[in-house]
Amino acid sequence: MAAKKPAKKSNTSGDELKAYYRNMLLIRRFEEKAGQLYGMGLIGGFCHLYIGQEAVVVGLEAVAEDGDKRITSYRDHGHMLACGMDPGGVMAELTGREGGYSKGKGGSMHMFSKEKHFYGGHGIVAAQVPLGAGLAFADKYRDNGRVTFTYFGDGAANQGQVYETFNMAALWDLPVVFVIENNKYAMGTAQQRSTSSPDIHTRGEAFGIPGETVDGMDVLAVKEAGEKAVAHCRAGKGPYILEMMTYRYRGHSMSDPAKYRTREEVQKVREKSDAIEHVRELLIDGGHASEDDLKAIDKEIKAVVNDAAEFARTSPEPALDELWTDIYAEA
Ligand SMILES: Cc1ncc(C[n+]2csc(CCOP(=O)(O)OP(=O)(O)O)c2C)c(N)n1
Ligand SMILES: [Mg+2]
Repeated sequence: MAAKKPAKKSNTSGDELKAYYRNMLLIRRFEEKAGQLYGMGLIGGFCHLYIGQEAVVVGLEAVAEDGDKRITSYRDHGHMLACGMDPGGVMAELTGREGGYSKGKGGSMHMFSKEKHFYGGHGIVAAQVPLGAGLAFADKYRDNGRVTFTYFGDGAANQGQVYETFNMAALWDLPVVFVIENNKYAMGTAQQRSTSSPDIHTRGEAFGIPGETVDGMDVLAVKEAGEKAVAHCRAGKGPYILEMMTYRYRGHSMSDPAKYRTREEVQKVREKSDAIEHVRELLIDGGHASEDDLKAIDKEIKAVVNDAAEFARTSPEPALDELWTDIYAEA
């Protein structure tokens, strides 16, 4: 068995740590449940799980303020839950039901919440990157102090439109944090097989965009880096790049048997660097929570996820005439 990474000492309060624990656990249990419903045939189409990467979005949401925006790829359920979207509404969208965020017509990759400033959910690799800069452009124009978190993968970082976006974002000092979730794989291709220069956070140098690499399995490190990046954006200094070093435990999507890596590789990351285990240890070792306290949180999260699944199973399918709604925006 691999040696565990020792839990670093932290000055973070018990309440804050418990909130991270709760939020990361909600994502993990939600995704496990989505995997089960998929296996039962209740979810159709594509479904990309976020298990393993929870600390990235939870750490960054800890620094987001009201009105800040977020946009991401198809691996999007975690981002929705972390910004406060309703688990029942997300799960019901996965099962294609009326109670889903897109009335059951979008599915896993196509959900939005104007209220929570969540702009999707994008199935075209890197398509969300220029859109994220566009959101930031609108905020800059309105001079409202808001920041956009634009998430994309290590594979997406090789797309040309990312660099067109970097150019414009730097030229116009747009308040956008480019969050690269480097989970080491793009579908079945390991980063070293697809990427000539592995340090993706340096790719903004040609445009004058600062960037850094962050331990994306450590929610406190993510939060600290996020604070710095957001302060840079809010001060009007333009975009910032954070390369989050993370890992996905499951296959690319539910239909991927993940034969391109060994079980041992996954097991090693789980044992050495799991983000939820890390916070669990900080809570216990710091005397902020007992095993019973954590069990109570686990129970509470399980109930939330079970309720979401029940809603997703019982909400009706959309009526046929819904086929003709939400096609064009009303002027
Ligand atoms: C333009 C485009 N090319 C190819 C695909 C097929 N595709 C879907 S996901 C993916 C890999 C992206 O990997 P990464 O950006 O690392 O994100 P991750 O899935 O690891 O979160 C590819 C090639 C696509 N959806 N869009
Ligand atoms: Mg990837």
